[in-house]
Amino acid sequence: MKKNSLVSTILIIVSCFTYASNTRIISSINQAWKFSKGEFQNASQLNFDDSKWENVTIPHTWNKDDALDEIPGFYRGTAWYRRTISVPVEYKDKKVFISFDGVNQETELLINGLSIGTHLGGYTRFVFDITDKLKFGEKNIFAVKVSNMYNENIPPLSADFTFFGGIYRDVNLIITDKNHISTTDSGSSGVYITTPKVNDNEATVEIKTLVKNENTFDQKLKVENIILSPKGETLLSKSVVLKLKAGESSTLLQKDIRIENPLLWSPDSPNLYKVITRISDTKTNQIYDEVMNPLGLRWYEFTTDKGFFLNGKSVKLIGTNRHQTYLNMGYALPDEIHVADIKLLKAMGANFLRVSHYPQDHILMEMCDKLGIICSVEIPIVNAITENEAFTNNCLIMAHEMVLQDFNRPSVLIWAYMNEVLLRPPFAKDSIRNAEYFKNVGSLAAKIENQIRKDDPARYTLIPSHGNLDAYIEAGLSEIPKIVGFNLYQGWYGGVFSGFEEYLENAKKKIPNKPFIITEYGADVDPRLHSFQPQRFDYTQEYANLYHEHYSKQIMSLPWISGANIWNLSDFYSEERGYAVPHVNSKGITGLNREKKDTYLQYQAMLLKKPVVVIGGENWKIRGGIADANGICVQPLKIYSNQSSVELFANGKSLGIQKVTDNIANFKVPFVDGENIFDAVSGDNSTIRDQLKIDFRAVPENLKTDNLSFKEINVMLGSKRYFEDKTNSVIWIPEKEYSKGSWGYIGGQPFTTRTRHGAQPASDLDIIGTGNDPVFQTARIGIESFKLDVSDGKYTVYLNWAELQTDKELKTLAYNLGNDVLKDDFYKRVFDVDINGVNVQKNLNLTEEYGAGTAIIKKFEVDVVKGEGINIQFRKVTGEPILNAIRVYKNY
Ligand code: GCB
Ligand code: CA
Repeated sequence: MKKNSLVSTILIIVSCFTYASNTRIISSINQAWKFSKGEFQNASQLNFDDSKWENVTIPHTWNKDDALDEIPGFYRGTAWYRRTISVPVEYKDKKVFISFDGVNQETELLINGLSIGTHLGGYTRFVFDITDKLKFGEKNIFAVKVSNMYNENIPPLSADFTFFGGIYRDVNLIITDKNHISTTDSGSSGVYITTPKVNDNEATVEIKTLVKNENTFDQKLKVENIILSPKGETLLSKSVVLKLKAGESSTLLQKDIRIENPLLWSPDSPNLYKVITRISDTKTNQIYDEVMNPLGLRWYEFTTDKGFFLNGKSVKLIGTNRHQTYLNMGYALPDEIHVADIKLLKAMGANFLRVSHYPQDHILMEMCDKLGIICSVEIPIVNAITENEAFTNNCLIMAHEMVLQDFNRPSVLIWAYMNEVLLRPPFAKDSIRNAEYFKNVGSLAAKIENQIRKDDPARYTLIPSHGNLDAYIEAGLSEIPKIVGFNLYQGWYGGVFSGFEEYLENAKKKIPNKPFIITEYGADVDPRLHSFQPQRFDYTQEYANLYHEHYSKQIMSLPWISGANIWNLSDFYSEERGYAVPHVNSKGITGLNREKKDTYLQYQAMLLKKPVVVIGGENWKIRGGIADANGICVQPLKIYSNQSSVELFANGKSLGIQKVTDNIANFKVPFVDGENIFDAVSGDNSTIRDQLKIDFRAVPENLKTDNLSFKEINVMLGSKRYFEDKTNSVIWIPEKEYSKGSWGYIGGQPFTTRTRHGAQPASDLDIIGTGNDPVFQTARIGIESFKLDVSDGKYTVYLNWAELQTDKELKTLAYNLGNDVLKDDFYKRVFDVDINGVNVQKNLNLTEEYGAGTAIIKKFEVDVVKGEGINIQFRKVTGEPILNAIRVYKNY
């Protein structure tokens, strides 16, 4: 299979070549690579035996699995890729380049045993001229040595995202004539377009082209810029004749290109002109090379007190951040996912994207140009810097590459750098050394700022800061960029929601002369978790809903906030994280698989101009709760809408009409056991509607008298949360205290985790042996018993445990090599368990027998006779007994 694809790739290259010999060929070489982790001496030699190596296709990452598994750490080291490429003999009069769109993070290319070049940094394109290194008409061995090892000279040093290693974006061969537009100017297109003047009546365009004559003779070339209208018609063409000596390169600037009555580019009308830059022979007219770039005509301004203006009109910029990960893929995404992500953003009504925390795939950026999403792009300096020349130079190179590579994009208005750079200073607070470090951060910022302004004087610059306002002011970081950015999490990592606007008012006073952008805000959501008493750090959808309802209202109402980026468009991988979904930061408004959370729906109702009625919790399909004697359980349901009112029907019966306030209509809904069909209908236009089917599992309150028959019950102890186990089609419900005739716990306290962010309602441990971590992450400590007054019959009782108290060091180092050792000094508790008076567990010691943070499910069969019900007792031997969750299932 792999062999065949290798052959066909070669055939394609050959046939393309003979078919279109006039202009350049860009063709991917993503298939048929051999891959192995580790260091190898002769891996670049033709006769090296790679038969045992893995067959891989690019985009590829070697951390797809180990960054998601239950073993802390992931491989950060060296790996090799190899393949042969037969280069047609016809290429020998051509130029051949290889381009890498993204390799994380250090790369060395070797061809036929010779080192061709190296590149540092995981997020920008790089291109090597390989013409002289190839054997034409023969097989060439391409070997790529890649490392994602921690390197103090390469940003990011640490960050809240997984640094997946590998060649994770396309690799292309570029074949051009010896007369060509430069392919090697820091990965750019070789053409730089600016629009010094744009207004409603006219636009002026300037185009700079880097042209090379790599022949052994002089050349007279025609360099032509053809501008196509958004409809694709040729609008104008300007050409210049350029004389180039053998081997000479030249930069050509074409000024004063005028476009009358321009069709302006904006999120609502992303009119795209195109510029074809072509070089040809003045005598024969033979076209040697051609490059196409987008051209958007727009003018813009970020103001300090009135927000952002595009083409003279005030526009609030609302959107998200974005990381380049997807469920089970790491960084290795196909083009289609990048494309789909921008469609997803646009479909929410957004007009803004912070391309965080690093430059991303060009196909994503193209989508922003095409769909009208305004972007800020940044280089990945995160949390901290290294105070040395190598780090500084690498930052400057990255900034230069970023600016040149996305230079022509109408969507990009902002260049950013240094995300929360004062978050993890390596020196003691208030020490002299720390003050010096802050100064060095400031001077690095000034260097990057100068370099970006030199490369691109027209655009804005931005530094996103974290909550420690004064530190940024002190280090000069609020003064250096043209815009200041704030990543704010009041009401998540600490404090309350209103801390958000208080912080901003204060910041505005202290930094009165800069435009403001909220570069991040968000709250984690595991969409399987829900609560009607939401709490900070409970990971429920409902808590994040409250958070976003508050923040979005403030953002919209403060005129001096130019824009805001939700953290994040989607959940993303962050290996060191624990909590509900280990190794994942779940602040996305969609999941790792882009399933929409309620927060996405809320913004959709807020931002879209077309009518919206959508029932919240569209992915919470299995619900449950305690029903009254009539078998009814009343729970809230939110409808998101931009209509004035909404009517809701449950199984065909109207539940009345509710006014929509701040894009939400709140209903109290009587759920019945089994299927519940809800229809929400706009009060303004009955064709605008939404339907949601929910399978409701009603649990009787009174097990003796209620009509509902008992089927099963799943209770999470110490918890106010509901958990939908989608895999097993089970709904877990919050605990309650036992009362006669009913069910519940007796005795004990809910477990809480004490963290530097305050007490939290659940553990942050990655629970080993389960994907249903939240079922095990809460517990009742010191529980005496759990009773159910069920009728006679045969039952299975499942007792779920995980020891949540441990002093083991869970935090892995950002630069570990995947071999962290866990300390095992565990919390001691020993207890007995009796069911209906029979001792079923003696001296249960969870830590000793299984290790802390391990999911343990013990199943017991219980025959209930003579109306005795089920009584599970926990008897202390040492320490306090615990129970994390209980499932009771009626066999018959
Ligand atoms: C931040 C960081 C971002 C994190 C985010 C979070 O401020 O800039 O990289 O992922 O907070 O979720 O904590
Ligand atoms: Ca791992």
